[in-house]
This record gives sequence, structure tokens and C-alpha cells, in this order.
Amino acid sequence: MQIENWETAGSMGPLYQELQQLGLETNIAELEAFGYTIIPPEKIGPDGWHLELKDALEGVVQRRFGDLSDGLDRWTDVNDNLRFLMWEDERFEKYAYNPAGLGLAQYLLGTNCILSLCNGWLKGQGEARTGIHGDFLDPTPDAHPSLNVNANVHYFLTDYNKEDGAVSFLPGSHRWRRQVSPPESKYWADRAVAVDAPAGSAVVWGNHTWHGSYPRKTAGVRMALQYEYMRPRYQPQEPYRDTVTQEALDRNPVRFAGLMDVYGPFPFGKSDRTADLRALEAPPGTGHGRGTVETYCSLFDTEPGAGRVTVRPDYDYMNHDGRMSFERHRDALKGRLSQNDESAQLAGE
Ligand SMILES: O=C(O)CCC(=O)C(=O)O
Repeated sequence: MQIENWETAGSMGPLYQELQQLGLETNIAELEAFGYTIIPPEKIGPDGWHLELKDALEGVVQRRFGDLSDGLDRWTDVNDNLRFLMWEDERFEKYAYNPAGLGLAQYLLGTNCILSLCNGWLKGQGEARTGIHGDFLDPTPDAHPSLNVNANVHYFLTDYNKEDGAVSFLPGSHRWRRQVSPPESKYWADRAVAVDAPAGSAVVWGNHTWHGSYPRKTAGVRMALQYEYMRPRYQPQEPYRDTVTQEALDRNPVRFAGLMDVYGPFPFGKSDRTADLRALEAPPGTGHGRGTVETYCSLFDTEPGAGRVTVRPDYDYMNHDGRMSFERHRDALKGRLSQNDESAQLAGE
């Protein structure tokens, strides 16, 4: 059928059309049916696209632990998750908004999702592996909400298969909507389906899908770059909102500012919804508002933010500015919305 910008479907219309342009409809179907999907390299970037990301990750390893070429002993029996890479090399920034990876994450989480982490995975030969688990972040035992709260994109920088210690999945487990118990984790460890994909591919999954990884039986290291996204009202794993610089916002497209959550409305201080009002001024792709056609930000927008988006100001949470929340909203909205929209906004929509 012809997909259009139907008002009723909100930002799903324009997002879906762009995912179609990228040839990712089968990936959407696989996410729905099995809870994970693999994006082939040619849908992510030009031939050999992953080499620059691999070079960037090798640079991190070199700075943190020493050059990989000096010996791999340090990585024997190790499966390490190197955290908080984002500001170590500018090349990590642009893959946060790779159209294929971010597009499928937005399909799962909404077009206003934010970035939760950017990590590097390194696994050496030996016995180290990741136990079977789901990524739903709340450890309480209640059944998971049916919507995905967070989703992962792992870009493979080396070949991934069972012998090489690939990540593995339980296809269909995304419908079980509960966390794995320790005996189940043990039972499924060697029964899970290993990913088999060349370097330059990526795997995408939502927080419900049970997964782990196999030990690496071959020489060398397995490498991947992980970007985890989440719905905007949750706490991200890494503090991008506090650490992103104006220079980083200026050199990246505006959607990057949204991923950094610099327009996130919470927390409120005594002056109530001050941060919320700032978001009203922000370009599409940066806000927490409803996912509408009008607020959709194209996956193909590469124009640098260059002053159109700004780092989050320091709010004085303890000060009340003497005005009522209603007045602040009225003034912020004045002249920019029609009468009907204004009453809807004031009613808290
Ligand atoms: O690659 C791995 O070893 C496991 C990855 C994983 O479990 C995750 O990213 O949640």
C-alpha cells in the first residue's frame, strides 16, 4: 500500500517511508516476528564503512589498555564492555544517527528516543561469554510493559559467528515479556541462535528479546560498537546531556541534540516547567513532544546544527521566579500557535 503522512499514524508515516527508502521493511518484519534483525553492511554505509569505526575503537583500546598489536594476552578469557566512548573520537558521533540503525531504533521506541550509551565490546579467545538475559532495565520482577523502553544497535567491526564468539538470540522470546531466571539463562546458553554476519553488519533488538553470546574459540578479538537508545522519560546509562559540548551540537545534525537529551524537560524545579518551555523553541527531532508528522526529523538530515540547538542551561531548581506556570506557558506560546493549539497545550497535551 501507499504509505502517507497520515495524521492518525503520527511520525510513523514519514519514518516508515524513509525505512522503505533504505530497504528495511524485512528488518521491521523480523523485529516484529522474532525480536531481532540483522542489517547488511550495504544498508549502513559504503563498502568498508566500518573500518573507520574500528580504527576509532582501536584508538580507545590503545589509550586505555595498550596497542592490540603488542599482544592479545590481556584479552584472553575477557569479554569487556568499554564504556563512555562518545567524546573520545568524533567518529563515534555520526554513527549515533546512522539512518538504518537509528531508523530501526526509532521504529521500536518512537522518533523522540534519546541515546542511552555508546560502548565498545571486545572479546578475546577463551571462555568469556555473556549470559542469557533481556535488557529491560528495571530489575523488579513484574512483567515488562509491552512497549520497548530501550533498544540496541550493535555495529559489528569484525566478522560475527558462533566460533568467533557472536552475540546469540532466542528468536520469539520478545513475546515472553519477562526477565530470564538463572536456571533459564544456563539452559539456553548453548541453545541460543548465534548471529552469523560479516563485519560491517549490525544487529538491532528491543529490550524484551533474550540474548547472550558464545565464547570465542578463534584467535584475535571480536569487536563491536553498541548504541543503546531509550524512550526519553527514562534515565540513560551515560550522562550525555551534561557532557555534550556546544561544539559537538554545532557539528552534528539537530537530531543529535535530541539524542543527547539537551531539551529534556525533567527534572522540574520550583519554577515548574521552565525546561519544558525551552523544548517548545527547539527544532523537530530534539523535543519530547508527541511524535507527529510536523515534528518528524528526517533520518537523512545531515545539515550541521550550527547554532540552531544549544546545550542545556544551568537551571536554578531552588529558585521560584514568581510567576505561575500558566503565565509562563501563555507567554511562551504567544503568537506561535493557533487558539485551539494553545488551549490544548495549556491543558497539558
Ligand atoms: O556481545 C555480547 O557479548 C553481549 C551483548 C549484550 O548482551 C548486550 O549488549 O546487551
